[in-house]
Amino acid sequence: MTQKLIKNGTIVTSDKTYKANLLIEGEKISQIGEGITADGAEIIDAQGLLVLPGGVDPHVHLDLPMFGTVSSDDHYTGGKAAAFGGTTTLIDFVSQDQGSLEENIIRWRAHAEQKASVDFGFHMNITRFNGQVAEELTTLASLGVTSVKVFTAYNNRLRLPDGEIFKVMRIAGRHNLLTMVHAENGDIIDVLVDEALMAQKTTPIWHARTRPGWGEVEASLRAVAIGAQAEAPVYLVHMNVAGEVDQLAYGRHKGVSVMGETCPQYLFFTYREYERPDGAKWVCSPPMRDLEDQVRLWQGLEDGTIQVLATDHCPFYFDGSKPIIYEGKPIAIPGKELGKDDFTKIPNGLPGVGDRLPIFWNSAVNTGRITPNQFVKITAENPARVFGLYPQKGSLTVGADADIALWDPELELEYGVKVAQHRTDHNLYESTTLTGFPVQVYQRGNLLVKNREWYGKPGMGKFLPRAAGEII
Ligand code: DUC
Ligand code: ZN
Ligand code: ZN
Repeated sequence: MTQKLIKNGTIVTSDKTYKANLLIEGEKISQIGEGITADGAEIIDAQGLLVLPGGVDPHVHLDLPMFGTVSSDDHYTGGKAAAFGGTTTLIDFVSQDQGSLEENIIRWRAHAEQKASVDFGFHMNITRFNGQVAEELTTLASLGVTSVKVFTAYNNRLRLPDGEIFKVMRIAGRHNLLTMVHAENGDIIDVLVDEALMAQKTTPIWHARTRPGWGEVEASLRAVAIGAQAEAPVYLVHMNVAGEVDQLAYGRHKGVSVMGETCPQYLFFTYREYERPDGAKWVCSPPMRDLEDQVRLWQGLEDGTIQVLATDHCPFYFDGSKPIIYEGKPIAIPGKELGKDDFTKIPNGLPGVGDRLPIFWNSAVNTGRITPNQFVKITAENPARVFGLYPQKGSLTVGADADIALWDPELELEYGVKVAQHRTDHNLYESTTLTGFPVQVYQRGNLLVKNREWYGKPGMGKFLPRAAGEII
């Protein structure tokens, strides 16, 4: 079995920072301790570097069809971008298309497995409900899919009525599944969108104006309350409004098993981005909000009300009529230009999977807002715990997968589309100087990235059957 010894690094876990060597045997961490040696092992000198568990991003949309195009990162390119940013585990969503839940999972797994460059798991979207789906939900955990996502918006497409959400949650609660909720008010959005289009209000700012934050405050409380009545755990995805954090705190205070995530875009941008000539880049659902929302989201991350920083990575080109050169080949994928005359036709989503760790380190750790240990907790350990991957993922412990990011806290780079490796033509943090980047990234002991060079391959990433998650 091949051995790799990471020497002289500083190990960072969710509760400790200490100098130690770390031995990898095959795909696993086999020893951690001071003065460990191993004859014949490949030596990796981590002097001056931090040794972090590879990041876990539990919210990505790879190869997602939308508005006549598809999100521009697939399971290969998205995994590669993730790894460049220090993330080695992704959880993607299975759409509920034709056939049973199991058939959908098998189909999407086969599709992803050919390409995946990092390890991945799945959540199952439940967008159609009946007696048969109710039955199928009871066996989902046996397929390694231990979370479902429901929507209170996207009427006539993805949304379930509250009664069905209640039924899904009740079954989920009884069968070791976590219900994730996309919480917006679909009815009110539809009224506002119709009115905006009638009045020929078609620019990107209307995307935000037709999806008011109050709809999320109300829908997130509804999700918490349905979870309480169903006696089932709930996870609020992509929280972006201060009032949502308040609802989450209220639910937790009341003893409801409710948890949640936010995403970097909501910590750094506001609705004012939509007023820019390239405002379409920020069109995603839910949209960017206000400065006071950012303040509450930061507070929620700092005090543990929000457990996870995910991304909702779902990139589209800004101008998909022009190819970019990706791995030496020109690639053009229709993108945001599809909605140049109508904000409702702009594919919803933005890149982020590779940005998450460097952006958050730079703004949260370098400023002293959160500690390196909290950083590990929010970006790796907590998502692994909540989604049933801990301690295999998100942890530097003996027996865990050797998913490791060697992090140089001093490395400074001007960030942007050329440094980030997303397969798209823009980056939301273009020309921002960041300090702190991964310089080597390993998945199950295999080198993926070293000094900004790629060593991964399609198919190296494995499907992760997940256990029931923890409520934290
Ligand atoms: N929101 C987006 O912006 N894109 C993908 C899915 C979602 O909920
Ligand atoms: Zn969503
Ligand atoms: Zn999403």
